[in-house]
Amino acid sequence: MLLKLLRESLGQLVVIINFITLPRKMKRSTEEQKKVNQQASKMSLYQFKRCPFCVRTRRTIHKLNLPIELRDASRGSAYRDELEAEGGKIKVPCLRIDDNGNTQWLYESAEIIAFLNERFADNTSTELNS
Ligand SMILES: N[C@@H](CCC(=O)N[C@@H](CS)C(=O)NCC(=O)O)C(=O)O
Repeated sequence: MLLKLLRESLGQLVVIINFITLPRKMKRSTEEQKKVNQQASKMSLYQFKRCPFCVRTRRTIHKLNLPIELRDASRGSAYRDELEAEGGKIKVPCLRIDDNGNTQWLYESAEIIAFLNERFADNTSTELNS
């Protein structure tokens, strides 16, 4: 009970600090941003609001200026069931990538961040198939 309260308070503190210290969004040409938006529309992040690994991943998404849909996977949500049934386990953050009829579930914040940086950080985004 006390531990849960402490964990939730710490989580809330992380959210507040994150909000205050949000990095600047990357700027792209209109044309380039349009391409990036199109690719980002194939991705969604299953996450919890107060999970520090999710906060870290959302910071990268914010910095890279990616309109990736955030899906709350907390207890009782439909997205939680979907994550478990299709992704294989309940662990957040998890990036879902729907590409050309295939769905990939990428777990581990460090891997998600590396993937997004590799694909979007240099302003010359690589196309997904389709
Ligand atoms: N090494 C993982 C750790 C992720 C992690 O521990 N996530 C916790 C939330 S903070 C989780 O998904 N727990 C499962 C649950 O609460 O049901 C990462 O960096 O993504």
